[in-house]
This record gives sequence, structure tokens and C-alpha cells, in this order.
Amino acid sequence: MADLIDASTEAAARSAGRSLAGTFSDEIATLREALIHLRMLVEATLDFPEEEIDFLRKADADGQLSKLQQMLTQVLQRARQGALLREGITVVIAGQPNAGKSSLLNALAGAELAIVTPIPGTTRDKVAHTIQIEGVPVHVIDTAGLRESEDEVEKIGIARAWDEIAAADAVLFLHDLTRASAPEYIAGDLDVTRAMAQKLSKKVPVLDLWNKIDAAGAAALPAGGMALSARTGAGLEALRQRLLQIAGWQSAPEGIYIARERHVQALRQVQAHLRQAEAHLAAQAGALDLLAEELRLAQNALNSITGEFSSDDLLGVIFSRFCIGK
Ligand SMILES: Nc1nc2c(ncn2[C@@H]2O[C@H](COP(=O)(O)OP(=O)(O)OP(=O)(O)O)[C@@H](O)[C@H]2O)c(=O)[nH]1
Ligand SMILES: [Mg+2]
Repeated sequence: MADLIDASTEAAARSAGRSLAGTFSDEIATLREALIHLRMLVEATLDFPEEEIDFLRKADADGQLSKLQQMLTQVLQRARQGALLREGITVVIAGQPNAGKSSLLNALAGAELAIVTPIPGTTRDKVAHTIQIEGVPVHVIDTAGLRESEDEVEKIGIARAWDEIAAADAVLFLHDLTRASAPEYIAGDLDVTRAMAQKLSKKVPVLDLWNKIDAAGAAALPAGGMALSARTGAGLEALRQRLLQIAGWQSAPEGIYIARERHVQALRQVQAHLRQAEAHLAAQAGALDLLAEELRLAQNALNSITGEFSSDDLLGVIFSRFCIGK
């Protein structure tokens, strides 16, 4: 129920309904069945060598393993979309003072949330608002303009802005097109670019957005940037689509289900262990114990989504299905 209650958008709520109907747990259960079956074969080969049964070869262990990987890839894809619908992404608007950051937040939100004035250094505290783009929650954060400052309060605001930037899923680096050729402005942007490169992981996308195209006359758009106007709304729809793309949203694939980010993490771990297992299986027979260990770790990761499954249980499965060791 928790998922249904705090799902923050309508699409997420629909997806939560599907999750309650059990699709996600059904698929996890299917994955688990397949994994247990494979572990059973491997463990049996390890534990009962005197039986001289080449379970692995006969039972097409690598076929089973690659089928398992295929299933997992699908589940992961759907869970990722579900987690996205449920949790969204966080984007931070950053840039020099007066670029129009607060105006952009207001334009995206469709409400006058942040104070806008022509005075550089207007914003000190961050202002956050969650918008929805095709049902995906996007948490937009407006921050203090980045510059050297001696003002006590502004300095704190700028330090907070950097904290937000460091924690973002994506950064909207907002520039002022009307000042694009002013040497001071260019130098300021360069400082910000350098500092971002230091503080941000390479995986975090930084979008260069040039604001105020309505007032920029014939000023040329610098390469690689997107143009927009927070005042007229020009370019905002393109920005929204770009944000969805960054989020990895694939417009409503059939059968996505609500999942939490930690489910996605767990499924990624399962995937990594299965890859290792594949490598061991492809190598010499001597790696069988390592193969068994990777499968055990894969199942542990899967169990973190559902319940526990102990090694005693596994032994039970081996005995009941193979009737060996009696
Ligand atoms: N012509 C035009 N003016 C804009 C646009 N966006 C913002 N402005 C103006 O630019 C000035 C600064 O806007 P803000 O949104 O306060 O800028 P900011 O980046 O938040 O500034 P700080 O909070 O000081 O860092 C205001 O006078 C806005 O009206 C735009 O698209 N076109
Ligand atoms: Mg502002």
C-alpha cells in the first residue's frame, strides 16, 4: 500500500495498481525459480561427484543461464521505468547571477514561486518544485547565482548551490544570451565550468541552456547549446523532452511496474553476478565452485527484494527433484 499512497503522479499510481496486482513479484518469483533450478544443478554436480552425472551439460546450463539473463534484462528495464515514475529525477538550475534561473523555474512550474528581480544575487535559499513531464516527476531546484562574493548571506547561498549541484541527476547550466560576448561574462562562465568539472561525476549530464533569446537580437547561439526564453516560453517544450530523454524515459512501454530504486539496484547486482557466472561457466570445469558462489550471490541479491531462501531449502530441492544421494 505504501507505494500506492506516495506514488507522486497519476501514471505512477496506475503503475502502483499493477504492482499490487502482483506483476512485479510474479516476475521476480519466476526469475527466482529459474535461478534455483540452475543452482540446484550446479550444487548437485559439486556435492555428488560420485554420481558421475554431468548435470550441467545435459541440462544445458549455459542455455539456462542466458535465458535467465534475458528475463532479467526485461525485468530490470521495466523496474527502471517504474522507479523513474515513482521517484523521478532531480535537476538543478545553475549559472551566474541574473541569467534567469528563477525565471526558468517559474516558467517550468507555471507559477511565481521564486523571486525574480533585475538585481544580480537575488536568490539565496534554494527553491524547489516538482513538475511532471508525461507523468515523470522532475524535481527542479533553483539556486543562488554562482560568483565570487564577499556578502556573508550570498556566500552561504552559493555554498548550498554547489551542494545541490553535486547531488543532481542533471544540471541545467543556464547562460544569458544577451551577455554572451561580454568578456567578463565569458570569464565568469569559464570559472563555473571549471568548478563543475571538478565537483561533478562524469556521468552527470550538464545541459547548456541559453536564456533570453527574446532579447538577444541576432546574437549567435554558441555550439552545443539549446536556446530558450523563460519570459516567452520559447524552447521550453524542447527542454522538457530533453529532460525526459536524460531521465531514460521510454514513453510508457507496455507493462511497466512500480519499483523502488533499491529494487533496481538489487536487480543490477543480480545481473553482475550472473555475468560472472557466465564467465566461470565458459571457463574450465575447475571454476565450478566459483560458478556456484556467483549464483548464490545472485540469489542473495534477488532475495533482498523478496524473502530469504536458505541453503537448507536448496538442499531440500536437490533431494526432492533428483532423488539422489539416498
Ligand atoms: N528578456 C528576458 N528577460 C529575462 C528572461 N528571463 C529572465 N529575465 C530577466 O532577467 C532578470 C533576472 O532574472 P532572474 O530569474 O531573477 O535571474 P536569476 O538567474 O535567478 O538571478 P539570481 O537569483 O540573482 O542568480 C530579471 O529581470 C528577469 O525578468 C527572458 O527569457 N527574457
Ligand atoms: Mg534567482
